Amino acid sequence: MSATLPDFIAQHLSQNGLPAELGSVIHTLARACTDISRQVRAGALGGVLGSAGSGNVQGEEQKKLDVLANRLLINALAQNTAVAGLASEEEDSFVATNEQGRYLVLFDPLDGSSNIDVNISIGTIFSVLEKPAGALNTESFLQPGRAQAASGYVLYGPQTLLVFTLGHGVYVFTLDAAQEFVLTQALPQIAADSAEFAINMSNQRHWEAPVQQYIVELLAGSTGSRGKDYNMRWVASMVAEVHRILMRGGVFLYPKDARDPNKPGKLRLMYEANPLSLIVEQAGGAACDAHTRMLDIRPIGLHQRVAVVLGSRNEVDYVHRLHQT
Ligand code: P6P
Repeated sequence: MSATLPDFIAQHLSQNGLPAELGSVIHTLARACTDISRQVRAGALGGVLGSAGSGNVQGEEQKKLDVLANRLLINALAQNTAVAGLASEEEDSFVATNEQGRYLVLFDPLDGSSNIDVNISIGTIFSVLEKPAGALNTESFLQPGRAQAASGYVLYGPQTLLVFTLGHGVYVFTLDAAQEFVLTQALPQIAADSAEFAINMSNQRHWEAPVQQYIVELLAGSTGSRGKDYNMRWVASMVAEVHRILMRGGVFLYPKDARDPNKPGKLRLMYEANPLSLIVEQAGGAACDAHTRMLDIRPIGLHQRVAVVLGSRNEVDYVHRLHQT
């Protein structure tokens, strides 16, 4: 009989000397994402598809499910006294919740929104930080990814999966028919080598030279310098890409491109790249912005963007080396 989430958390906290409050934050996130899963699965029958008719701080059109997922997470986290504050992709600034709280929670409530109306996997991404001493302000959140107390995601795919780490390995839970998360995989490891890459090829003409070179080599396959054929995937839902890499290896790239030279990348550091990079590293993979280890980047803004290269360590290291020359 596999462990339920409450049983696993109780044992994992005890085995690793982790605070009960951290477990309660994971429970709150799991319950809120179970509600989000119910709404996602209702789709058109729940009247939750389509545009919300509003935009967010990113200047992106909000889908109804973006707004709903954001509200469900804020309401749930605000009721947990262990949470001092939260930051969301859908909120301009942070939200103070419980003054005595020990943790800060940052999240992308529904990543991959462009896939919602076409029934392709989407996900919730979350990052948990200790609240620094003193008054809560934006600076309280701007901690490097290596400081995360926990991170993870919920993938709304053929199954609803909860995947997280508390810094002691990665664990995978599947939502069962009774709407309980049950442990279905412990400590998955990302193979150091891979023959599968994920990148949006339509941006190829905008990439910098090292990424151009890297992708040309992969496309040359066994006829080129890499000496083996590669497969390509692009789901346009980072959570789905990262989960595939967690399960079978691979490398994911969303590089800086020339479309907006002032933008270091498309993806957000605090609630996409950092939480997913911690998962990848905890599973033996690697993650960087092509130059610097992702978890070492010192944040300067809640919504700052970053280039992302993550997955099988030997591929990520190779891309990193191409940027050194
Ligand atoms: P593009 C989804 O909007 C997202 O933030 C990531 O989940 C995904 O990897 C990427 O953007 C897709 O971007 O430019 O291919 O639509």
